[in-house]
Amino acid sequence: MPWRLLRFALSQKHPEPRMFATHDSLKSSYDVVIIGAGGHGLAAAYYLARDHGITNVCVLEKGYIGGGNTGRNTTIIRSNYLTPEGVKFYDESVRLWQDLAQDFDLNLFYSNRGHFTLAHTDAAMRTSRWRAEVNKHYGVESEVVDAAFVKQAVPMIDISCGGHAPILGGLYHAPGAVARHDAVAWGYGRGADMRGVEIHQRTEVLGIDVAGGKLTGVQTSRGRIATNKVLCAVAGSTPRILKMIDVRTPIYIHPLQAMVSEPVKPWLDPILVSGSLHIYISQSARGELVMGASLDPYEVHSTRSTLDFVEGLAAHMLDMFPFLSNVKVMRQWAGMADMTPDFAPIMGKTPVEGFYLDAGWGTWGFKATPVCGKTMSWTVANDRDHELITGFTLDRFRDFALTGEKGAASVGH
Ligand code: FAD
Ligand code: PYC
Repeated sequence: MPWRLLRFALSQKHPEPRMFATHDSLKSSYDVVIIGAGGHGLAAAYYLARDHGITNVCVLEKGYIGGGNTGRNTTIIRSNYLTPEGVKFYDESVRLWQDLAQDFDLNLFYSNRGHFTLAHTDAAMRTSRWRAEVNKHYGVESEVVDAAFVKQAVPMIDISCGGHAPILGGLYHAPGAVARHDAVAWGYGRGADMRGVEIHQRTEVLGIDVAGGKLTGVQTSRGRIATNKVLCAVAGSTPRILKMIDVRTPIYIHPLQAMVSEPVKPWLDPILVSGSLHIYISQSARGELVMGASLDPYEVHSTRSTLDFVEGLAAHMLDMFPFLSNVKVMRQWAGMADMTPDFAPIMGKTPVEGFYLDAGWGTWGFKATPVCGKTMSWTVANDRDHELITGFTLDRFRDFALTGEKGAASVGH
């Protein structure tokens, strides 16, 4: 038995440092309160402390760190979006991902795989060309490829998809990557904690106090906190929090499900997405096939899984990879995706002074965790929307100036 493990087992004091301090009580006030200890809330806390010197901050989490969509997603990282605002934003995130493990001194299992958006129709090929041109214009590596290129990268694929929907080609995005989602939350949490931020798990926000249009405090399951600044990063719970301050958004909640197979020998390097078959797949470092499909087609605030999802996903996956028919599904789960009509997030200031929103991340927010932390901490510190998020503010719905990212969303149509 390794000595470190034995020493830990024999000690009554557990000498190994925990990742975060636990705090017996809340302070009566903080400079900034962050609601939600997912990747986004923790990243904002980390950069508030590290880049802006604001450390009198608490992060309130009703469950446990990373227990929301951060710990439920399929970890795809890419910047092959459709709008100039989107491409620039996600490209900055991909750049930030490169240094993150070093910053945290923690292995995030970041793995550059390459990302294919497969096209089975002429219309999908046209969207691939459109995305490739926008991407290249902003310096992002994306190219249109033919079916032979796909077959070479994934020799096990049935390019004809059983004759149902032959693959014509698609968009190839070399920077596409995956990373370990839990470690991202832990890295940001530990980094924030080390700089003086308090993380309070099992602490639910139940109400928000506003006086004369300004934020004054937060009511929690462990008492009231006075504060003039709140950042709300609660993904699928956004409508519930916004109801407390009477702010309306067009966010609607749909479950998004995923599943993994038993581990099998490595055979799939890149990440594959098929918009037409509504499925995607990658292979994890452990050999598991990580698979997902479109949103459940109805609004419901729940994280239950369904047999219908497994059957539909498996049937389409077998069109592409018939040899998987005997591979077992190990587990399935769901998250509550906070969808917007234009498939872009809602970020920045709100009509309530001191209340900042980071939401509408639907099915696409994991990859944006670093850039959201950076831009939202800047926005909170300066009380002004960061220039990278001006295409994502809530006003766009009032002004009919949408940032249409539906064609780049992978899933969710
Ligand atoms: P979360 O991680 O959900 O954190 C919000 C936290 O707020 C939760 O922990 C919750 O408990 C807490 N909270 C809620 N209400 C309260 C309250 N009242 N008081 C205190 N705390 C509260 N994105 C990608 O980029 N790539 C992908 O491949 C991808 N795949 C996905 C697959 C699935 C199945 C799902 C569900 C999502 C996927 N996403 C993907 C989207 C991504 O997971 C999310 O957009 C992202 O994780 C959102 O992070 P967050 O920190 O904003 O929210
Ligand atoms: O944003 O790339 C993505 C994605 C894939 C699956 C879910 N989200």
